[in-house]
Amino acid sequence: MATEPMTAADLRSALERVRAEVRQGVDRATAADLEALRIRVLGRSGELTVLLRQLGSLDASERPAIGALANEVRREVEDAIAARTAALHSGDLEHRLTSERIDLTAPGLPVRVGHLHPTLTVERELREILHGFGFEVFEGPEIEDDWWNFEALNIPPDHPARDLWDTLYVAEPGSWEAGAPRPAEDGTILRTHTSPVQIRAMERLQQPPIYVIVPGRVYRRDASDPSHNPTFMQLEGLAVDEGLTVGDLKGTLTYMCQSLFGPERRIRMRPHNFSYTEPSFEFDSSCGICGGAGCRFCGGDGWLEIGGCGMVHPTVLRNGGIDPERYSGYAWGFGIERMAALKYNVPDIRYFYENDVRFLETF
Ligand code: 2NM
Repeated sequence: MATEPMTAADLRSALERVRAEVRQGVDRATAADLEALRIRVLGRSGELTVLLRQLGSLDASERPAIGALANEVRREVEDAIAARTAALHSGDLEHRLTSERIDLTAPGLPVRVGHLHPTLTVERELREILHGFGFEVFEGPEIEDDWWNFEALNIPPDHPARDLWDTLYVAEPGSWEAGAPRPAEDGTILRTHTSPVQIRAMERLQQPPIYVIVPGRVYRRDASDPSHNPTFMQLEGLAVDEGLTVGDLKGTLTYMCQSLFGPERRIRMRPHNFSYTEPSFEFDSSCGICGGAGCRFCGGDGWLEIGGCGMVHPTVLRNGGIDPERYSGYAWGFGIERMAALKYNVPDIRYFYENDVRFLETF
């Protein structure tokens, strides 16, 4: 710092130096440079501030001119800094406008769309087909008791289906915790078929004509193999009306299968035995691979088993509150997974439970 008081000429040239220095550096200054420049020139001990303090020691006649020059330089420095600051901001904005540009008119990215599980697709197709034949959907509980699941269906107490080895019983309360589980005394079980819902439907609807289908989950104590699983989806149907015969049953099954599989399929009924129907049958579809000639898919037989059916036993009609002297009924049942396997020629129903997308994507 000068010890001697500055002359008017010294001050003038010092002010011009500050002006020149700012003019030169400001154009390429960054935001940080500008802040440093502002402090160095305009700050409390900045160059210009210090020079302005010298004004007081000038001769009164020289003060106005030098004072005016000092103000002019200060305004120019302030303006230059402000202008460059504004330029930097608008540059920022321009940069962001180009780099962050979004084309709102561009087509969207494709969304991966899945589809229904083949078992559910087949269930819905069957509901649709049978709705067309006049059948309405009934649903009921998956936890049943002995009356609804067995007794009402004319299944005698010593029938093998009631065996612990075939039916999943709910444990008697407390017996499992005590380390000795035993079947609930009130006969609470997981339903082994959806037939109990058909008894409920007969009771509910009271008067024929009754045309109902019952799709739903059922439980059996089975090991899983290519055509069995401990839980599966079943679809059963029941018709009760005046004068129904096995011919009506076979017609319904034939049209149902041809609607689902295609008109080239044939239906075969073989005598069987169920306690809730008389007569009873198992029914088969001609093989979708060989058309009935015999191949590996159908085991050389030409036929594939679908399910069971028959004319509803008079005792079962009576249990549903229907007079068997006046009305007759037919009923049938099958597993929906097996039906899907026959439709899509899948050799093992366990594929439907594995949720392997390589399998599911083939539908
Ligand atoms: C089957 C096979 C044969 C059947 C019978 C009844 C009812 F409740 F009407 F008696 N519902 N379902 C039936 C008959 C089910 O499934 C293999």
